[in-house]
Amino acid sequence: MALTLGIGMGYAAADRSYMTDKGVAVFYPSGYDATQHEPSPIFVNELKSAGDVPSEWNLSPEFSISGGKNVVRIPVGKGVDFYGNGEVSGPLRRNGKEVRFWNTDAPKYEADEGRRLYQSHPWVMGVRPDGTAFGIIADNTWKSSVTMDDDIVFESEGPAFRVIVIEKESPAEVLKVLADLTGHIEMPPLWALGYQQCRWSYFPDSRVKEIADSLRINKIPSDVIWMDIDYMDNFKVFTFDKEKFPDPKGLNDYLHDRNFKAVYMIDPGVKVEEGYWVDDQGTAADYWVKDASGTPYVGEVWPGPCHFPDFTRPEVREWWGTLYKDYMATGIDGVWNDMNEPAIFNVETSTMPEDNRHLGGGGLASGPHLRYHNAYGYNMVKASRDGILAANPDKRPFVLTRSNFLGGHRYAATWTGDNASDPALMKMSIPMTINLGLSGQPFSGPDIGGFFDDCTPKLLAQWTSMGVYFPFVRNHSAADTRSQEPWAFGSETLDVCRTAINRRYRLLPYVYTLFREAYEDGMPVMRPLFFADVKDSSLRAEHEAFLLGGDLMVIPRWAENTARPSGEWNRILLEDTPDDGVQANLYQRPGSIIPVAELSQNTAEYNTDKLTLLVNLDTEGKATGRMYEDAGDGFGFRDGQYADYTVTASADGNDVTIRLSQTGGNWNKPPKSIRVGLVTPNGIKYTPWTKGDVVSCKL
Ligand code: MIG
Repeated sequence: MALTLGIGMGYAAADRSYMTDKGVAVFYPSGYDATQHEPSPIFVNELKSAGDVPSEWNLSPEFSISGGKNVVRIPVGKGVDFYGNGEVSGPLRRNGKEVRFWNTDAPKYEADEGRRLYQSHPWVMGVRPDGTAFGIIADNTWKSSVTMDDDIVFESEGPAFRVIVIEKESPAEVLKVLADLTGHIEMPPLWALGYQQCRWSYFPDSRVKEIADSLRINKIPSDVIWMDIDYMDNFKVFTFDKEKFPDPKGLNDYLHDRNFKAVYMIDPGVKVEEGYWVDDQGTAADYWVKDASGTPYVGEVWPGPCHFPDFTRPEVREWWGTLYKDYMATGIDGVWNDMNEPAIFNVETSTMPEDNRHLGGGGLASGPHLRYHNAYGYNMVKASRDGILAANPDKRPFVLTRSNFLGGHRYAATWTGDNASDPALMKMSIPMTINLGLSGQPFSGPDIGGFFDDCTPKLLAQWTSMGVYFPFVRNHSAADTRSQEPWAFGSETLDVCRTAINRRYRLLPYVYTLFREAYEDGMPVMRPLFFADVKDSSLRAEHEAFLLGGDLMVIPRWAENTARPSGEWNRILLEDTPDDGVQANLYQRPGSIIPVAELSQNTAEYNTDKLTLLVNLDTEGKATGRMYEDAGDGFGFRDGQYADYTVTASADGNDVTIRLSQTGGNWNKPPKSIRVGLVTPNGIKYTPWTKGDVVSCKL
């Protein structure tokens, strides 16, 4: 074999490469067979050449076959910090780690010592000491893995695959290109950013109502109640248990009357049962995944023996989507897709055999489960989202999924699966959620309080006190664990949780604006601290302190001696939330303005009629901020029904002028009164409330 100079033994340079119009380089191995990989689930549009890769291009993958596996090595040089990798356990900084891409039901993240979780994102972001950054996508759904050291090495059990390289001046620019390639999230409904209460499971329906009432009585601002598997008739999807949930419409009306939304679980496994319409329809149309011999595969899950829809097929996705029509018509607001790795009981692999057959279609070749396993959840949530949108075309769909694949943020938000009530897993939820954000998925969070095992008052208080600054905020716990609602541990814990959740609701103008940013340019909602100063090497591994957006630093109270960005990040206390010694400490970036609302008990009541602008001037006496608002649901914002405000502050001597001006959208609902909170090292100085859009005050 002829070796190109500089390429390692046994490795070959790309057979072919090009630059796309997005300025990313694509490298193909020799023997590349497009039918084994395309159309790719990762990209919104198929990649196309717009010219040659420039000769000075730095990062060039090398291809090889070793031990029967297709291997790609990308030499990146010393001193690079690695991030991303999608949903991963362990630290924020990924150097020295291995990740296995084989979606797995991974209770407590223990499968393969944490190397394998519910989702796969064959994606690595590298940040160099000077702050320049790159991103590598292995466009491959087959069972594979990656390691990151001086080289990034992908190994796959499938055919040779192409590699996409993004090179940019900063991590933020890399993420923007990632979003351009893999898609931007849709705007979530505002209610999905509120506090959510879940449990496996609240039943019967009277218990669900009791939970809703308790949230209101205890003045816990909240928006969503979740229905886990026990609402179904014998775990049959799209059915309701006749005794426990005799009147789903009545239950959902009850919740809606109290300004709650209702999210219900749908799993992929369809109970094998003659006379059960979902199974009958799928069998009649021959929609199931097949085993190697071509008969419908049967695997056991909650309902017992189940069939599994072959979501690689467009007609199956469409059929699955139609099942949501009558279901959503009962007043269901959102859908929770679980067990979609797919998880199978009573088999050693905990999933279906690798030689099961998927039919594909719509340009996608048929292929073994080894190829389509990692995209199973992805294709399911794609079907779910489309079906939900068709059922309620004027509402923004909300789907939460356990399994997914790189690019699947287009269809569903995610939670980090089955953690436990363990302080170590609480701490780990920070880097997990950040790395998902650095992998294109801005909308995620852990089970607050922990899923397995009994929570404790201290842990629930600590976890809620930082969890409210995550993109997705849901308290959830497993069957047979002790109750874990905010009031379940007495009044002291309740007070701490309430204060934390109050803060979430007061920060909603800021949080919603961050989701708008994610929608616009792929910026994560929750960000690593090093985004505050990408050249500061002391921040690169920090994963106890984190950023919510660009302007708010969160340091959990239990975190000791975290790294800190330079500059005058001043501590902010929201004045009606007295310090209880448990709340996370919040610090505002110098030069920023954060919009804060009055307290509301749910997003239906939420408004910005009285708006507080927290202003932390920089050393030049300037600050800027943004607030984005729209109806919070529906798609009117696409036709200009929104308001985008720019806020500026500047000091002239001791006189500070703060101006709120609408700079986008034709929604005409300005705040009725505003005030400014000048953030100083000694606390916040508030001006009186004023009408109009200019506030003047003294330093
Ligand atoms: O086998 O539906 O991760 O959140 O409560 C367990 C019951 C199935 C796993 C999910 C969890 C959910 C549980 N499910």
